[in-house]
Amino acid sequence: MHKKNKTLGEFIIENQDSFQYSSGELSKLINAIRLACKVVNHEVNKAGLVDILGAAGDTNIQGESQQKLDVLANEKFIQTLKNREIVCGIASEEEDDFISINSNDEKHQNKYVVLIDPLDGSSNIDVNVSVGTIFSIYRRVTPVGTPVTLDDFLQPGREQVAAGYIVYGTSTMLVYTTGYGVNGFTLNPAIGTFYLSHPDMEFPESGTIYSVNEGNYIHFPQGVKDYIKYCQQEEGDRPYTSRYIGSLVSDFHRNMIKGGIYLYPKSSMASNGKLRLLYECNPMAFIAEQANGKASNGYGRILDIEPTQLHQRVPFFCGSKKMVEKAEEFMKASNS
Ligand code: AHM
Ligand code: MG
Repeated sequence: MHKKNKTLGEFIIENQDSFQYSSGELSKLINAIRLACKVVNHEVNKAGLVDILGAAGDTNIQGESQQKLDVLANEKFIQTLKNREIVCGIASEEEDDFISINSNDEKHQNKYVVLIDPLDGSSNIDVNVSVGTIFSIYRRVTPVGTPVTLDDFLQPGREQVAAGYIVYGTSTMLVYTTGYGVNGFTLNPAIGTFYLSHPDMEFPESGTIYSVNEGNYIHFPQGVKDYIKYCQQEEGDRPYTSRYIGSLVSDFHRNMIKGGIYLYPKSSMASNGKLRLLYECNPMAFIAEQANGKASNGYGRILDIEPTQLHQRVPFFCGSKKMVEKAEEFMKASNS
């Protein structure tokens, strides 16, 4: 059991030896992400001032054009990781292709690649509702000193060495795992320091919250419709409560603390749903499993999917173990 109140910096140093490969490189990388988070947090918190400072597309007083927040977050993350020369490659939901960072230079021995969704929950950005950042870290599979290739990024989620998210909510929190449980840190904005506030986070085995965009109900597969009806039936601890922020990180975070399930199924409009396997589902699935939860595409484990494309989408059922298993039962029963 980790003790509360230590800083993220202290936590990273204390736990360095428990990493699978304890060269210190992963610790440095988590530190770089911590820094990038603070930079993005600063931008997110200024978002409401956009009307005063100039809207996206305008040119500001210095002659710089204003950018949309998700584009800005993307740039800040990539810039911070690039400047620290700590990874050999980055893939981002905001970029068409992956970025190689000095990976063909023999001097650069960096082993890790990072995949990020710099600002997730795009529909919430302009309306002052929580958004998040999601990151995922793998060891490259090609030799160091050679250029990174697509193979370094298209690894199944079970190969992740670390994953995490930042939720820009009523307070800013960074939650991450390196494969030894999940810990949450809250930012004290006055001094810019993250403190361990949520040690050893775990999903309750079951819960009473379901999170899904029910506006798409008629387009859902029969198994999902049946499961939603099950959630609404009056029996035992049901009907469940419906809570949907429309920001994966926030819905996930609440469900992990209170117990619940998040669903983004396939539909007759989108055959693989909406969420991206590499930038959204794999990292959240790794965190869920590390927190005693479960993540599925409706039929099987998310982390075992062999990716074929950087931006591929996948149906996503994630949360308290028993609830995800129940939803899978309905999928199977209806042959959806
Ligand atoms: P984004 O990457 O464009 O922000 O989309 C991902 C988001 C998730 O955070 C959220 O759960 C989902 O899209 C909401 O989608 P919808 O508005 O279709 O319910
Ligand atoms: Mg996203």
